[in-house]
Amino acid sequence: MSEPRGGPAPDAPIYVAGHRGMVGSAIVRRLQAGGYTRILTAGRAELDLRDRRAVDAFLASNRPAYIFIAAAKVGGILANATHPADFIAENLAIALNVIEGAHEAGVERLMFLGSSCIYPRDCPQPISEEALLTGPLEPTNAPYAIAKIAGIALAEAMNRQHGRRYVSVMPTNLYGAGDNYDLATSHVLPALIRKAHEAKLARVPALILWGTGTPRREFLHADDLADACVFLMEQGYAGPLLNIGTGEDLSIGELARLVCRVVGYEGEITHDLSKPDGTPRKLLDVSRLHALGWRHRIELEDGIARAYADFLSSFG
Ligand code: GFB
Repeated sequence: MSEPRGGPAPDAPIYVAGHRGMVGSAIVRRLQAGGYTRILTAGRAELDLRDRRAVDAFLASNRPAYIFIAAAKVGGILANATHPADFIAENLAIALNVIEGAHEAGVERLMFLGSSCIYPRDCPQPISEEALLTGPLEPTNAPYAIAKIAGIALAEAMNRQHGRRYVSVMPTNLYGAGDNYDLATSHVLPALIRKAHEAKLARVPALILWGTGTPRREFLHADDLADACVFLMEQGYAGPLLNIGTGEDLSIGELARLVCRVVGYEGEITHDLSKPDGTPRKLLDVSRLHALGWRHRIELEDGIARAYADFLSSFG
């Protein structure tokens, strides 16, 4: 394993909140591969992160040396637009309970994961970390974004007031093993994998894409995100808000054609214009991350092939 330069010792307790999710499970796998031997996890039945007392008791008895907050209520554009109260309430509760709870339990280091939707809707592209709070948010996901912005502000305030080393990282749109393939609540990439697969099997002439297909998005494989998070932990990164992405984007129409090619579906692509487009473009400026020495390894086409294999192993 690579020697941690500024991170916890390999036998130090590291708590991954949200270990059953796509991101949390990728972080656990990456920590295991890195030789970390005391990875703490707790399922929802054992520890409800919305319950402050339960969080306090868990942290007091386990005293992690480092916490990754990968737990969140997440969903695609439609889930966000139709369940805004759930998205803001649950994510605010997780951020408050785990970040303040960590401070009170004496945890010195923590990484809070957010999302690129925290940035203003009409941001100059690529989006630099400086763009935070410089303009209005995209309405379809503003409640979720506000909860994440509150988490960032809380972590920063802990650092200022109490000298903690809590960091916030903002991943771009993610995909990978263990993604959500429920078409009503998923993000676009897993939705397209499922739609293309089902259209191929049923030999239907066309696949339906939501919106115009013109919005542009950047996609990062969850295994790459996990690698970046562990890299930052090992570097002892304690700096300001940091973007994590590939620095490359494509239109949703281009993504649909790429997914169809990987899946082997040769039909047409049609549009359901009753569905929202959301943010016109979300491409992160990843120059700070690159300057720290990290770059993604999984290119999109290869990542989609891996994700399709994962889909087939669960649903094929
Ligand atoms: O991935 P997605 O739901 O999230 O949608 P956002 C991205 C784009 O793909 C939108 C289009 O323009 C959708 O209209 N799209 C096309 C589809 N077909 C489909 C489909 O079948 N399913 C889905 N879901 N989209 C979310 C935010 O925004 O991204 C969250 O709501 C979070 O807060 C997350 O930030 C990363 O990128 O638009």
